[in-house]
Amino acid sequence: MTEASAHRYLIALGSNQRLPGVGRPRAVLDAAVAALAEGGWQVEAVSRWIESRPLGPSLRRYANGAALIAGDLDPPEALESLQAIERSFGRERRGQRWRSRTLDLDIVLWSGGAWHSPDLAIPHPAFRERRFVLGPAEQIVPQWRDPVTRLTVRQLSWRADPCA
Ligand code: A4P
Ligand code: MG
Repeated sequence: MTEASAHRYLIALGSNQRLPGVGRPRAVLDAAVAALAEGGWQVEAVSRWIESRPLGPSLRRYANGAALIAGDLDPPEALESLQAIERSFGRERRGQRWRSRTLDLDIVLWSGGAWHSPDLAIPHPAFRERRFVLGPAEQIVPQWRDPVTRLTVRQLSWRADPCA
């Protein structure tokens, strides 16, 4: 029997660009889940992928989803692990914020509660307004609680603007 992992993270996945050799955004998200597992994470749950209208300047529609992952990395190390996966998917951080991207992996919630450092904010500051995060998240962790508002993911999802 394996030891219980120290940390669990709710991850938001997004892609709005094809990746040569992998395919369209939905295939990129499938491949990202495989990469998380190969990177040593236990993938405990994965939502269905949804298609969403882009928020921000990008014109291409997104594939979005959520995954619950467990492991022993603390939040800064977890962010590094996710950014290494983004890089391996050809993500470039140069240029405009919110530009089209092959893969975005954001930490939305953490089993340990809140984290604030210059490079990392958990909960993700914008997740409460984003249907494309809350809809998939509600499928896999409806009872997880936002440590700031004390509302569950399901309650946040119900209250989010249906157009956001
Ligand atoms: N960072 C701080 N907190 C976190 C966190 N909880 N998780 C820092 C991940 N990263 C976090 O992120 C910029 C920096 O945020 C990181 O270096 C990290 O230190 P980034 O991924 O490099 O840049 P970004 O994604 O362009 O910026 P940002 O502000 O994270 O944008 P969002 O919030 O990720 O939004 N429309 C639809 N329909 N679907 C989408 O998925 N995504 C975005 C990007 C815009 N519009 C979208 C979607
Ligand atoms: Mg991001």
